[in-house]
Amino acid sequence: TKLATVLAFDLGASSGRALIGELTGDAMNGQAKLQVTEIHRFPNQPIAVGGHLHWDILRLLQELKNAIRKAFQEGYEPQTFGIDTWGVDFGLLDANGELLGNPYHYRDPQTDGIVEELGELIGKSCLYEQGGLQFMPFNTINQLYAMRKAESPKLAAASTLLLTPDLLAYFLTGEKVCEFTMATTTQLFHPEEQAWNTALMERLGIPSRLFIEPIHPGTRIGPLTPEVCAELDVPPIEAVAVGTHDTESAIAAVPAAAGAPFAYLVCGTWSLLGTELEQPIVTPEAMALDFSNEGGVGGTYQLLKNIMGLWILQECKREWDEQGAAVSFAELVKLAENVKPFRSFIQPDASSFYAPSGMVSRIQSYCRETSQPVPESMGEVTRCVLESLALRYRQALEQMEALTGVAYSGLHMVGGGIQNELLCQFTANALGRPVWTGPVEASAIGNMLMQLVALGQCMDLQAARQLSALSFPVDTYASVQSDEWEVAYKTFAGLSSIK
Ligand code: ADP
Ligand code: LRH
Repeated sequence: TKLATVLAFDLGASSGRALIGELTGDAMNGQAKLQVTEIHRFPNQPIAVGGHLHWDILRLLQELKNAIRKAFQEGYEPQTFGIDTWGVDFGLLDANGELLGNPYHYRDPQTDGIVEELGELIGKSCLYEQGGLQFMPFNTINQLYAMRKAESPKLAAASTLLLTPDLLAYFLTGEKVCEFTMATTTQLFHPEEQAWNTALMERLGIPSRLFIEPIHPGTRIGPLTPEVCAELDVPPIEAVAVGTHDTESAIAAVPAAAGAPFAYLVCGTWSLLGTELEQPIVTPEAMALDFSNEGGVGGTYQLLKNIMGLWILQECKREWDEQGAAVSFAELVKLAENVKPFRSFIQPDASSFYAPSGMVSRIQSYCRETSQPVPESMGEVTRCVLESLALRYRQALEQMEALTGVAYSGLHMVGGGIQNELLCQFTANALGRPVWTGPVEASAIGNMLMQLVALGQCMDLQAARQLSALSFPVDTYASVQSDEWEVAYKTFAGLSSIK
């Protein structure tokens, strides 16, 4: 029997997708299962204009609308929908509730040098204790401070700040909310006080009037506006605030056993390696290792490391495609399988890999400058990136173990990146521990799970995770240990300090 139907929008930095989730119950054994069907997928391409990089937010809204229409046209009848997106970015609304300008993309160069500037102005320890986050250039605090410095008239005119998922929900429902997990990606939300850090905002000249009191995942937001319903010819289905930060939705879907600590890697454009905690760890040790404490679903805190991730390969692929190669990720993986292993490594988190464009030559320069063989072919470059990521995962996992005092028996990997089987195997080999993969669409599934919590179909995070484990298969990659990975790790660790 059908128990519920929900619609999830999951917007990543490289693509957006809409998926239908159908919860069915087995009358015989009382066990429920979630079945997921993708109904719409669209590219998410940033647009450069006037020296800035922006999201095409209205195009994304239009794709959401198209998907809602399509869901009903295909005969689904979702009761609710939820939106999750990448972290940190936002739109500003004026007093009439209209959007002020195009939201900036987190890779916009306006934040260059701001981390260092705020570190000097406020003090790194103070920022860490009061924000709990890794010092990433894109953190909302840096973006807002950059706008302040540029005397942005938009900032002066703004009445409300809505983070991206809240902004899209507002366009569809007319309700302005601020969802907690996204709020914690701003570095302006105090993890211990569980409140906006208005004192810090005032010191930085960031208007505190912009910020709304956060609500927790699982809260209902409101129905589609009558205008949207009329435009799409659909009933007024209701928006639910899910774990609107995609990373947190993905973590909610990790099929880990209840009651024991576990390590995960959310593997997409970014690689987020972490563990779930009840309380943040904002110690000097955590700051020295530059780990984030992000608010999660179900009142959890996620201690995690933000690693540059498959972004590096995405950018190489984009470049090769522009040169006419039209090569798929699967083909790149095949090429990488057939080249010599362990030739050269990069530190994926070196700042030179953050900005778009010219990625292949930046990888080559890095190898040249560190006196390693320079990868030339698509296979060589891909292999260099994948081996380096796997080694970086080992380093981050060991650092995390030093912070939590827990030895993790293996690593759960979820997200689009697990389709790269070579990366999963490399990771198991580099760690010397098993890797368990699945589900691929973890963010969308975690998004659905919180809608099911709101609908009363799931009790809590634990029950939600159990439903994920029952509904989606998990693959295991056993570690094929070799001395070569140990030697490679030593070489890699020697590169680590290079920024
Ligand atoms: P995001 O949500 O950040 O946009 P995804 O979770 O969709 O990212 O993951 C995108 C990444 O998954 C791509 O950068 C690519 O490296 C990897 N990927 C996607 N499809 C495949 C595939 N068929 N084979 C190997 N890797 C893939
Ligand atoms: C991953 C992610 C990550 C960071 C970045 C901006 O998609 O949400 O957690 O915050 O995007």
